[in-house]
Formats: sequence, C-alpha cells, structure tokens
Amino acid sequence: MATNRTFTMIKPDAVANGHIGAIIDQITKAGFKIVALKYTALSPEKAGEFYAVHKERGFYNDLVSFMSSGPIVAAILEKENAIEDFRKLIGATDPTKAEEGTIRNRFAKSIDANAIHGSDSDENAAIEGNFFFSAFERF
Ligand code: FUP
Repeated sequence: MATNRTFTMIKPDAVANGHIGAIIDQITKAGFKIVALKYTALSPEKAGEFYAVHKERGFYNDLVSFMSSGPIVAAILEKENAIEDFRKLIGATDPTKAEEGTIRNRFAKSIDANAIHGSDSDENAAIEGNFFFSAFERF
C-alpha cells in the first residue's frame, strides 16, 4: 500500500549555492507537506551506508565524497502519490535531461552533483526516512 510519503535531501552543491529556500519553496508550492526537516551533514561513513546499494558502481567513491563534502537538508514529505510526483518534480538524474522547470533543471549542474535526492519506492522512502529521523522528529 502506498504510504504517500517520500524522503529527500537537498545535496551539498545546492546548499553551498544558496538554493535551500528556493527548493523548499518549490516543494511546498507543489503540494508537499513537510513531515520532518533537518539541516545536517553526512560523514563519509554515513554517506557510504546511505548509498550502499551503489557500492559496486564506478561512481560510488566520488558519490560518497561529494555527499559528505558539506551540509545537506534532509526531509520527509507527504502528498498523495508522493514517490512518483516528487520524482517528476525533481526531474531526471542527469540535469541536462531534466525537464524545464524541474528542480534539477533549475539548480543542478551535473549528474554527480545533482542538487536533490528523491526516494524511488515506498520501501526505500521508509528506510531512508528512518536513517535520519526518530519518531519524535516527525509531525
Ligand atoms: P536518482 O534516483 O535520480 O537519485 O539516481 P540514482 O539512484 O541512479 O543515483 C544516485 C546518485 O548517484 C545520483 F543522484 C548521483 C549519482 N550518480 C552518479 O554520480 N553518476 C551516475 O552515472 C549515476 C548516478
């Protein structure tokens, strides 16, 4: 059953470039309710754990060092059809292929530093949300 929840991170590139406010504005205007929100950073160990599914990929080490290179914003979001609608809102992984007006089209410069993460399934949204947030941090 769909949970109507997804998990997102505003990645270090978008934070460093001053886009936190604009991205949260676009997310809330698209109808997502913020269930949990945190300004934090991933250590290399934690970033490696978060992206463990990509361990065998050539880009894994670069991904881990990029994701631990500066602060991030983590959030759990709620909306009907959240997973699919949020992935539409952020656009393709490669920002050169992301549709006009999507978050990656507006704020990302490259496939490796692509501004934002969005969960790809209900199951992963729950795992990723639990990675960052306790029950007391959700509203
Ligand atoms: P997405 O679901 O759109 O975040 O994309 P993936 O799960 O396929 O990839 C996760 C992250 O790995 C991307 F956000 C960036 C990084 N990545 C690369 O650096 N190079 C690639 O070719 C593919 C992904």
